[in-house]
Amino acid sequence: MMKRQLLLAAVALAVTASPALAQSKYQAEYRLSTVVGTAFPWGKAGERLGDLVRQRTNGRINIKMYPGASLVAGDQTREFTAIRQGVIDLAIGSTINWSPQIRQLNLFSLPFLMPDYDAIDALTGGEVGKELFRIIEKAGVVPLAWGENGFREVTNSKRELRKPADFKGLKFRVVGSPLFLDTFSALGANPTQMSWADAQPALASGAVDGQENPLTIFIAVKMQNFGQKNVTLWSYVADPLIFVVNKEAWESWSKEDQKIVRQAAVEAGKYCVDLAREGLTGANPALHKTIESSGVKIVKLSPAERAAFQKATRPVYDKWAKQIGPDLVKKAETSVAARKKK
Ligand code: X2X
Repeated sequence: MMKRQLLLAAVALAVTASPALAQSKYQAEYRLSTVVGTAFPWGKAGERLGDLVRQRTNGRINIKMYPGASLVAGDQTREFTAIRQGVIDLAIGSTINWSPQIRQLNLFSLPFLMPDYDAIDALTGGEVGKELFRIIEKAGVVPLAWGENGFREVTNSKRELRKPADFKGLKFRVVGSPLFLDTFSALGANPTQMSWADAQPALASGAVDGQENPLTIFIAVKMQNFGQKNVTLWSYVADPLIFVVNKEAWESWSKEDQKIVRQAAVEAGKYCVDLAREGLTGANPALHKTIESSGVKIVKLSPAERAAFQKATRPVYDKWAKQIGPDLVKKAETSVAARKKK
């Protein structure tokens, strides 16, 4: 009898004590990594995520932003590893920057796979998106939601780029997946891989002639001031962003808080996609006018001109399709072909 009472008392104590115990495992601050800050849709999404989570958890989960990939000294290609290891608690990362660790994320960098925004949505919102989330989860990181950096347009200080031959000999800064070296080499250019932190001084000093990034990035850093007077709208690739959490941080949170964080990421992701596309859709996109009014020439390709770039980069597509996984690439092509037009 005595024993039983003691046991019950112990159980009661454990039950009442457990929320406090769980609570005490929470960190005072959770570190969120992004490559760019709040002047860009990407950074604004991070800020939104932090605000929503702080409000809805009554401050139990306090997210602090670390833009500039500063938790990995600016080396954005090491971000995914740092999330896995817990140096970073949360991140909103580009598929390009994480593709050195997750080769399947190179999918979005296959030249001319996605002809329009509906194609991006068909991939991230469909079977392909689910499969990529399973792969990330298997790698030990918890995926929450999709966001967007955007269609990447090519810019340079030397000349208008209308056909592959125009790329010959130009020096381009490219991002952290070797696929980009192959694409620009296939066009006869001289690509150099460097981080975003190194890209800006390299453009400013003229060490490189050009670069490729979404126009929201072009505008936020005023790339016309780095001599980038020529923009070609070729929309050859687009990089979605992925919201993730380190697994241990995730598991330390109550079910209720996990739900709040996931929901906040979905909402901040939607906000991110909207911002990334704002002023870039329709017949006369507002951001094109903004850029032109700063003295920049925008080259719009005809379908035939775009097809010439597609043809020139096809060997790169085929080579990388094998590395990404032919089944996943097939699935992506099928989803794009069957996409809903909005
Ligand atoms: O480094 C870039 O070009 C950027 C900011 O777009 C990415 O992080 C992929």
